[in-house]
Amino acid sequence: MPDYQNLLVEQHDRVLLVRLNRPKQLNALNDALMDELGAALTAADADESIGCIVITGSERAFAAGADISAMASWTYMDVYRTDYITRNWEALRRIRKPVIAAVAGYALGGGCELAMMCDILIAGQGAKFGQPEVKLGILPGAGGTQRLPRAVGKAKAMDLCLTARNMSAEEAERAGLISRVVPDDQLVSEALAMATQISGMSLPIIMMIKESVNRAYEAPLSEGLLFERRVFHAAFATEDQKEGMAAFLEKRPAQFKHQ
Ligand code: CO8
Repeated sequence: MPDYQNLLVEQHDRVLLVRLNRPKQLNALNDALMDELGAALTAADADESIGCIVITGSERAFAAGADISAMASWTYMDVYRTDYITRNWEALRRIRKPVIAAVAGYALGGGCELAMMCDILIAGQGAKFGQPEVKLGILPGAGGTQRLPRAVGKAKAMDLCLTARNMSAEEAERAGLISRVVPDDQLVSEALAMATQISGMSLPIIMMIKESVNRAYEAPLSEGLLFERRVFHAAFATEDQKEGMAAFLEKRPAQFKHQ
């Protein structure tokens, strides 16, 4: 593994576990951390030994937002010319393998936005989600005003973005932002178990499912259905489809070759 300064990275079988690691700053997201995260995820996406990625933080914070001390003196020209806001966040959107956010503690501002860029969010009971940017005189800048309403609906997204209040894990699950709430001390083990289950499936099929579900957000229903139909046809070109169906008929576990 490369020697990261702001991440701790471990591989468990076919799962890459990435821990954001700026504990003194509650994992505030600066350019150095986001560059490393983009590099780690891009490398994992190209690595055939990895089938699923988990991003987590510390017990206290997934990430308390973009680094306010870095942003405080930015001018319009700084952010416009260098594209600070999205330059190194775009790498995450290009990851084709599934990415799970395992959230304990604070996921605020850019931390909540980073979690929302992942495919599945699970949280410890004590997790807190929020978009408190309005208190700083800015607005969410990495997808908060766009992904949050898609996940929880307009009313709750407006409530969170306009009042800056935090949402508990329980409320986040009820609202559809996250898929599971687990005891805090079991968060990473539950995320790894989920990722291990996913990484045991056929990787090309998993990638097709991710791509198809994402279409539901980005295309009208008719286009999404057409896309799904075409990708469904493509599944029959994989060896794993033959193996999966043969295994069912022979009443044995499938042994996918990820091709
Ligand atoms: N940036 C920089 N440092 C931070 C951040 C942050 N977002 N959050 C916490 N820290 C630092 C604190 O300054 C403190 O440092 P120090 O010990 O040197 O004083 C340390 O982390 C611990 O924090 P606290 O003492 O405040 O801990 P508390 O337990 O009292 O409070 C909170 C925890 C509630 C999370 C509190 O730290 C807080 O409110 N943090 C800021 C939350 C916030 O406003 N987040 C939004 C930031 S703006 C944003 O994310 C915009 C995203 C747009 C995309 C950007 C792309 C680049």
